[in-house]
Amino acid sequence: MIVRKLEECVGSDRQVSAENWSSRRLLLRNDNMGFSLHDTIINAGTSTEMHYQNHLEAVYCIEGKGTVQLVESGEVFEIEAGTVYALDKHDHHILTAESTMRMVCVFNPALVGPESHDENGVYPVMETESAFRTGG
Ligand code: 9YT
Repeated sequence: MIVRKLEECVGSDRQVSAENWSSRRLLLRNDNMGFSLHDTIINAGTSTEMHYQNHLEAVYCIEGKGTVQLVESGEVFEIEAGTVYALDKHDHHILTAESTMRMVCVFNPALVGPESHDENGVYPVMETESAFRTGG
Protein backbone atom coordinates (compact mmCIF):
# COMPACT_ATOMS: atom_id res chain seq x y z
CA MET A 1 0.00 0.00 0.00
CA ILE A 2 1.10 3.53 -0.69
CA VAL A 3 0.48 6.25 1.90
CA ARG A 4 1.60 9.76 1.02
CA LYS A 5 0.71 13.19 2.37
CA LEU A 6 0.23 16.44 0.49
CA GLU A 7 2.83 18.05 2.72
CA GLU A 8 5.45 15.58 1.38
CA CYS A 9 4.74 16.78 -2.18
CA VAL A 10 4.81 20.53 -1.50
CA GLY A 11 8.24 21.96 -2.31
CA SER A 12 9.52 18.64 -3.67
CA ASP A 13 9.96 17.20 -7.20
CA ARG A 14 6.29 16.28 -6.99
CA GLN A 15 5.23 19.92 -7.16
CA VAL A 16 5.14 21.44 -10.66
CA SER A 17 4.09 25.07 -11.01
CA ALA A 18 3.27 27.33 -13.95
CA GLU A 19 2.16 30.96 -14.08
CA ASN A 20 -1.52 30.10 -13.45
CA TRP A 21 -1.38 26.89 -11.41
CA SER A 22 0.53 24.64 -9.09
CA SER A 23 0.15 20.86 -9.26
CA ARG A 24 1.06 18.64 -6.33
CA ARG A 25 1.45 15.14 -7.78
CA LEU A 26 0.41 12.63 -5.16
CA LEU A 27 0.55 9.52 -7.37
CA LEU A 28 2.71 9.16 -10.47
CA ARG A 29 3.53 6.58 -13.14
CA ASN A 30 6.05 4.70 -11.01
CA ASP A 31 3.36 4.08 -8.38
CA ASN A 32 1.88 1.65 -10.95
CA MET A 33 -1.76 2.57 -10.42
CA GLY A 34 -2.49 3.17 -14.11
CA PHE A 35 -3.27 6.84 -13.47
CA SER A 36 -1.74 9.84 -11.75
CA LEU A 37 -3.51 11.85 -9.06
CA HIS A 38 -2.85 15.52 -8.42
CA ASP A 39 -4.03 18.17 -5.96
CA THR A 40 -3.90 21.32 -8.09
CA ILE A 41 -4.36 24.98 -7.19
CA ILE A 42 -5.56 27.33 -9.96
CA ASN A 43 -4.80 30.97 -9.26
CA ALA A 44 -7.75 33.37 -8.97
CA GLY A 45 -8.35 35.63 -11.96
CA THR A 46 -6.44 33.44 -14.45
CA SER A 47 -7.46 31.75 -17.70
CA THR A 48 -5.54 28.73 -18.97
CA GLU A 49 -5.92 27.15 -22.40
CA MET A 50 -5.27 23.42 -22.36
CA HIS A 51 -5.45 20.57 -24.84
CA TYR A 52 -4.37 17.22 -23.46
CA GLN A 53 -4.00 15.44 -26.78
CA ASN A 54 -2.01 12.58 -25.25
CA HIS A 55 -3.98 12.09 -22.03
CA LEU A 56 -7.48 11.77 -20.61
CA GLU A 57 -8.06 13.98 -17.57
CA ALA A 58 -10.84 14.13 -14.99
CA VAL A 59 -10.95 17.24 -12.80
CA TYR A 60 -12.95 17.37 -9.57
CA CYS A 61 -13.32 20.82 -8.04
CA ILE A 62 -13.24 20.78 -4.24
CA GLU A 63 -12.79 24.53 -3.58
CA GLY A 64 -13.45 27.77 -5.46
CA LYS A 65 -15.44 28.77 -8.51
CA GLY A 66 -14.89 29.32 -12.22
CA THR A 67 -15.79 28.17 -15.72
CA VAL A 68 -14.55 25.80 -18.36
CA GLN A 69 -15.15 26.64 -22.00
CA LEU A 70 -14.90 24.25 -24.93
CA VAL A 71 -12.88 25.98 -27.62
CA GLU A 72 -14.58 24.28 -30.58
CA SER A 73 -18.22 24.86 -29.62
CA GLY A 74 -17.80 27.86 -27.34
CA GLU A 75 -19.96 26.12 -24.72
CA VAL A 76 -19.31 27.35 -21.16
CA PHE A 77 -19.81 25.30 -17.98
CA GLU A 78 -19.91 26.66 -14.44
CA ILE A 79 -17.46 24.86 -12.16
CA GLU A 80 -17.70 25.00 -8.36
CA ALA A 81 -16.91 22.75 -5.41
CA GLY A 82 -18.59 19.40 -6.05
CA THR A 83 -18.36 19.59 -9.88
CA VAL A 84 -16.32 17.16 -11.97
CA TYR A 85 -15.45 17.60 -15.63
CA ALA A 86 -13.92 14.81 -17.68
CA LEU A 87 -12.04 15.53 -20.89
CA ASP A 88 -13.15 12.27 -22.47
CA LYS A 89 -12.60 13.52 -26.01
CA HIS A 90 -9.24 15.19 -25.36
CA ASP A 91 -11.29 18.39 -25.46
CA HIS A 92 -9.50 21.65 -26.18
CA HIS A 93 -10.65 23.94 -23.35
CA ILE A 94 -10.08 27.12 -21.38
CA LEU A 95 -10.31 27.07 -17.59
CA THR A 96 -11.04 30.43 -15.95
CA ALA A 97 -10.79 30.75 -12.18
CA GLU A 98 -12.97 33.48 -10.63
CA SER A 99 -11.59 32.60 -7.20
CA THR A 100 -8.72 30.33 -6.22
CA MET A 101 -9.75 26.84 -7.24
CA ARG A 102 -8.54 23.57 -5.77
CA MET A 103 -8.87 20.61 -8.09
CA VAL A 104 -8.29 16.89 -7.76
CA CYS A 105 -6.97 15.82 -11.18
CA VAL A 106 -6.61 12.29 -12.53
CA PHE A 107 -4.56 11.59 -15.66
CA ASN A 108 -4.59 8.50 -17.84
CA PRO A 109 -1.93 7.53 -18.85
CA ALA A 110 -0.26 8.51 -15.61
CA LEU A 111 2.12 11.44 -15.71
CA VAL A 112 5.75 10.53 -15.07
CA GLY A 113 6.37 13.58 -12.89
CA PRO A 114 7.73 16.82 -14.34
CA GLU A 115 5.30 17.36 -17.26
CA SER A 116 4.24 20.94 -17.92
CA HIS A 117 2.23 22.51 -20.73
CA ASP A 118 3.91 23.20 -24.05
CA GLU A 119 2.97 26.27 -26.11
CA ASN A 120 -0.28 24.54 -27.14
CA GLY A 121 -1.34 23.54 -23.63
CA VAL A 122 -0.31 19.92 -24.25
CA TYR A 123 1.58 17.55 -21.94
CA PRO A 124 4.17 15.46 -23.85
CA VAL A 125 4.14 11.67 -23.89
CA MET A 126 6.93 10.61 -21.55
CA GLU A 127 8.38 7.16 -21.00
CA THR A 128 10.74 8.02 -18.18
CA GLU A 129 11.58 11.08 -16.14
CA SER A 130 15.26 10.85 -17.18
CA ALA A 131 14.27 11.04 -20.88
CA PHE A 132 12.52 14.33 -20.10
CA ARG A 133 15.44 15.74 -18.16
CA THR A 134 17.92 14.99 -20.95
CA GLY A 135 15.53 16.31 -23.57
CA GLY A 136 15.27 12.84 -25.14
C1 9YT B 1 -7.20 21.80 -14.02
C2 9YT B 1 -5.95 21.64 -14.81
O1 9YT B 1 -5.90 20.90 -15.73
N1 9YT B 1 -4.92 22.41 -14.42
C3 9YT B 1 -3.61 22.33 -15.00
C4 9YT B 1 -2.69 21.48 -14.19
C5 9YT B 1 -2.90 19.99 -14.40
N2 9YT B 1 -4.20 19.53 -14.28
C6 9YT B 1 -2.01 19.20 -13.45
O2 9YT B 1 -0.94 18.80 -13.91
O3 9YT B 1 -2.40 18.96 -12.30
